[in-house]
Amino acid sequence: MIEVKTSTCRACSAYCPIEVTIEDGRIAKVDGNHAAPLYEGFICPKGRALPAMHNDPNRLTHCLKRQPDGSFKPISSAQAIDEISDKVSELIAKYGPRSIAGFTGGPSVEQPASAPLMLAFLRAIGSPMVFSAATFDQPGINIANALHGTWAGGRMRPENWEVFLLIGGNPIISKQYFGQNPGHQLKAFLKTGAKLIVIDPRRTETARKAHVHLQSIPGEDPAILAGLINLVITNGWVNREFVARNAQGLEQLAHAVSGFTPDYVAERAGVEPQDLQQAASIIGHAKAGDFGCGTGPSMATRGTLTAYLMLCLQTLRGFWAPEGQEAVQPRVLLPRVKFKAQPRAPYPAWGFGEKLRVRGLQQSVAGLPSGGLAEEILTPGEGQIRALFLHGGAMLSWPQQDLTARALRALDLLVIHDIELSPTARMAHYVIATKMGFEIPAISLVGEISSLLHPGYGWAEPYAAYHPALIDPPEGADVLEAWQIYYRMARKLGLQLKFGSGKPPLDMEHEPTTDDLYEYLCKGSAVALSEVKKYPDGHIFDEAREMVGPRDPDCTARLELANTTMISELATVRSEDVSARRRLNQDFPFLLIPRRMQNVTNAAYRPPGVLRTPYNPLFMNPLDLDQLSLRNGDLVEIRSRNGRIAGVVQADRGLRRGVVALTHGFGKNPGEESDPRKDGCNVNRLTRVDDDYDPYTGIPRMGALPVSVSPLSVI
Ligand SMILES: Nc1nc2c(c(=O)[nH]1)N[C@H]1C(S)=C(S)[C@@H](COP(=O)(O)OP(=O)(O)OC[C@H]3O[C@@H](n4cnc5c(=O)[nH]c(N)nc54)[C@H](O)[C@@H]3O)O[C@H]1N2
Ligand SMILES: Nc1nc2c(c(=O)[nH]1)N[C@H]1C(S)=C(S)[C@@H](COP(=O)(O)OP(=O)(O)OC[C@H]3O[C@@H](n4cnc5c(=O)[nH]c(N)nc54)[C@H](O)[C@@H]3O)O[C@H]1N2
Ligand code: SF4
Ligand SMILES: [Mo]
Repeated sequence: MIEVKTSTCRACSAYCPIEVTIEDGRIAKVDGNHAAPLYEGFICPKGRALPAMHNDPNRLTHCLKRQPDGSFKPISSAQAIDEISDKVSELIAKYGPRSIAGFTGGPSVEQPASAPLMLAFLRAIGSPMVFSAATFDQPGINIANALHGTWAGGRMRPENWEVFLLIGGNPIISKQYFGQNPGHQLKAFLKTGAKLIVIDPRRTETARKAHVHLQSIPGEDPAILAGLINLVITNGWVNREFVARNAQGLEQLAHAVSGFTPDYVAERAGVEPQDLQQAASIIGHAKAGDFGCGTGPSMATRGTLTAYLMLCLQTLRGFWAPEGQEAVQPRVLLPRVKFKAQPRAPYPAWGFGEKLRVRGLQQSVAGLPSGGLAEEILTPGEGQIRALFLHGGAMLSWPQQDLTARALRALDLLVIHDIELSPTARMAHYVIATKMGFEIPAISLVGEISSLLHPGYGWAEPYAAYHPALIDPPEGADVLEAWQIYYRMARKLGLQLKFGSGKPPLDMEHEPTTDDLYEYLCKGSAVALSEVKKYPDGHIFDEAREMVGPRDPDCTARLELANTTMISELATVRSEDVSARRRLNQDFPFLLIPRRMQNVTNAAYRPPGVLRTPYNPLFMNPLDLDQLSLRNGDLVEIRSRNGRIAGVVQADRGLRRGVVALTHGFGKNPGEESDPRKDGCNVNRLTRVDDDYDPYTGIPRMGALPVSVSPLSVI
């Protein structure tokens, strides 16, 4: 029997609407859904490869338990949960609830109920140890919002933008900021005459479309932004009316950026002064616009300062939604909020929550610093973490792989949900075999939640979609949805789970279905989930539209342009010895930067054939290759001050000279045999958790990393 059903791809956070052909209960084909709004049928090759992923013969169909000799034996999910629960209660009794921690990463896109129930479980046992990939991502954005304050009216409408400034992101590939059919969205944006400015050491697919591409030296984003702010202020392009009414600290900011003259910035960042001036002039003359920071600057250290300066520049131009504009990103499956054309005052970014026992790291508005998690596990004493639940990878995505490996090995209990025996799963005591995309109902709720934390996600329009599960797991499989482990453990331990304020306790007598949980999570939503369910192609819900309302007469809140911590960090930037800070020398002559590739999402499962090369090449400028007498496909050793890996070079004319780029999420575990041409290489063998870490979020230097590249004849 052949059926065609609609659903949503969850292989990345773009949530493309798809049409799925099912033949006799098996996923046969995936296409874009042309009947769905916003996306115009777009999908990428990863979406097309979903059948290969679902039908992967290596997929886990049973939970696994690690044996004393390191091998894995199947175990029933019921038995696994019994054993894990017993271990958890033993650890809590012996070491207290802080000994139990959880980490959520990318896979929660596919399993929306997993993170909420992991959190609810940890809260129920009294553990504050909740970590996430957010603090390895763009955590500076969250901190910067707190230090600067936010705009209660939200962002300006995309169709009004006359300029978009993108700092180290590549939406055509990543879909961040232009989430729905990014190529088309960008084209439509440029067709209106609007201008794109991109700051990126690489001439990316997106940068090629830019009016101004500042092809800068990695890590110089704070200097460039300070330079742009300086130009906007000194040329009289500040929106005086907006700033007088809504912000404070202009004079201090003006003073702090005064040393970032075009010549100084251009020299330091390796760009042309006239390009900088042109970028400032475009920003200065545009009547409306929006700015976005990507992962590039976040990994290059000082991600918080970069995000903060970006917000300051946006406020100086008054690029926030005015009264009477239709609000972007109104809530659909979340409770309605009122948008108002007024500032929300800055709020504490840190200093209110759990403290780690290492390097003075602490809870912030971005969460607990995951950069300190491995050391937390390895540091003996009261409060040491003994058990870790992972929903997302660690071995390929966390910095300093050897430290991660040591930490995971030191645990009394490591549980991972997974669909394959991934590198991280190979480290676990228990691997909970989980359901895959089409076996789980799809809901746009997570995209909406992400947009609250990062403006590059979600939908400008009131879009929502829900699709039921399309197929059952393979016959005879004993697989769970990730949330079930937390629910069942809680039940076994006699705990009452509850998620979020204002929500009733969960029924602990009768296990809910995933749909029940979605109802629970969407309680009080602007549009009832039952209404969203009526639209198999997803839908734009006009009833959820909101206008940006007037300012409250008694509003005294102001956006902060001169946060003392940020201004003093900026002073450090201006006064430091640039080359000492960059740490390039004859031994380490290249700066390594992160980048994403079209057909992989982080370390997620890669169906064979979707990548032209199955590995992650080390991209280099052809002239740099020539200088080292290297040719495409040659093996090289890439060495940083922290470690070395073997990789395969590939020419990329778009790269700035002296800069090399490598995608994360590849390679194997320490001690495992690996071939860089088959498995790729793990860039996180070159990083170190305590290397130039951001003091607020703990994210270490994962970009602008000094490395050497040398030919290698044998691995
Ligand atoms: N050096 C360097 N490191 C980085 C980055 C970088 O740019 N450079 N980027 C960082 C960023 S932005 C992020 S978000 C993180 C990403 O890091 P994570 O969010 O941790 O993502 P992955 O490591 O890709 O996690 C995917 C893994 O989870 C497993 N998995 C577990 N449960 C499930 C499930 O239910 N379903 C599925 N399909 N898979 C499951 C899969 O085996 C897969 O290997 O990496 C960060 N690390
Ligand atoms: N295809 C695909 N899509 C993805 C993912 C994926 O793995 N693959 N991952 C998803 C995730 S987890 C995330 S967080 C988002 C990230 O979304 P983006 O941030 O847009 O990710 P990238 O495409 O890596 O873009 C980062 C850009 O920063 C540039 N860069 C590097 N260093 C610097 C620097 O010091 N300064 C500046 N200005 N630029 C620099 C790089 O050249 C690169 O073009 O993408 C998501 N989408
Ligand atoms: S961009 Fe590709 S991987 Fe991401 S949701 Fe769309 S089809 Fe899936
Ligand atoms: Mo990410």
